[in-house]
Amino acid sequence: MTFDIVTIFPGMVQQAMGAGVLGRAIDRGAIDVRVRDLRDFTTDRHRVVDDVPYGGGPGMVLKPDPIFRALDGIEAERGRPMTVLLTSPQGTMFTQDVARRLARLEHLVILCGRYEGVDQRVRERVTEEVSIGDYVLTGGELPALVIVDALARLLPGVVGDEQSVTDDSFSRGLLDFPQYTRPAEIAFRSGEQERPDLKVPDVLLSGNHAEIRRWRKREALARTLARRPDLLASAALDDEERRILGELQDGRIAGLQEGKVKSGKP
Ligand code: 9D3
Repeated sequence: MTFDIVTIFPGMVQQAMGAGVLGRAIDRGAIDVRVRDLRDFTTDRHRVVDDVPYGGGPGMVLKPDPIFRALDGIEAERGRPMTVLLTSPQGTMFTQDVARRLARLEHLVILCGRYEGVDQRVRERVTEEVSIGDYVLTGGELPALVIVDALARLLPGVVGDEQSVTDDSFSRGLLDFPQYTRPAEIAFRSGEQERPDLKVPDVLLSGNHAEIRRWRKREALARTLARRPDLLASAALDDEERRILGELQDGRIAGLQEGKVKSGKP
């Protein structure tokens, strides 16, 4: 998949793309990311990309001209119609469903909003207007990176273990179960009383894989019930999961193996 990212901060976007899973995906050619400096599409001596809003008011608005020239340039290079996504607080919410839909595209142009927004006429050329959540950022560069990251990991050859992508919590509609690694017990000060919370649950050391699977299901369901009950309405549950959820809701079996989480509902 090819991404064209149009921004007034190309360095910020380029730098963030270099690291981690995304950087490796680019190196291996699994994704192609072209970062375009909006200022390169200006025609004036001072490379001005913004202007004051008609009608007055605070802040600046991204000028339509450089944006149209950038989109025309990318379109001419490609020679076929393209999807143009604008990052904006007015956009529809970016969710895993949107990520899955967009990841089927061969090419995506992401236009990073800035200042008070873009000239309304730019929206004629925009296919999708997307927000990443209800909080106020300084611009669309971080949202663009979020979107590329979420799409990239759905593409073949980007995440090493394909299984972890198809099994991940949002594919299933549940939160993840708790994870542990060695040591089986964390040493605290000698002579102190035993701390059960610093021990890996026995079931995970038991080697009983059927029981481990059930424990993980129950933990994932208990966490989801406690923290994100809204997800349960659309979760894809099997018969066993529906039975366990029923037990959790009736209070028939114990809930979370962990302490309270800040902001988590009791
Ligand atoms: C909604 C606030 N606006 C009314 C005065 C001003 C404004 C604030 C911040 C306009 C643009 C921005 C910059 N934000 C983005 O470009 C943005 C964004 C965000 O702030 N939150 C979540 N998703 C996104 S996508 C692009």
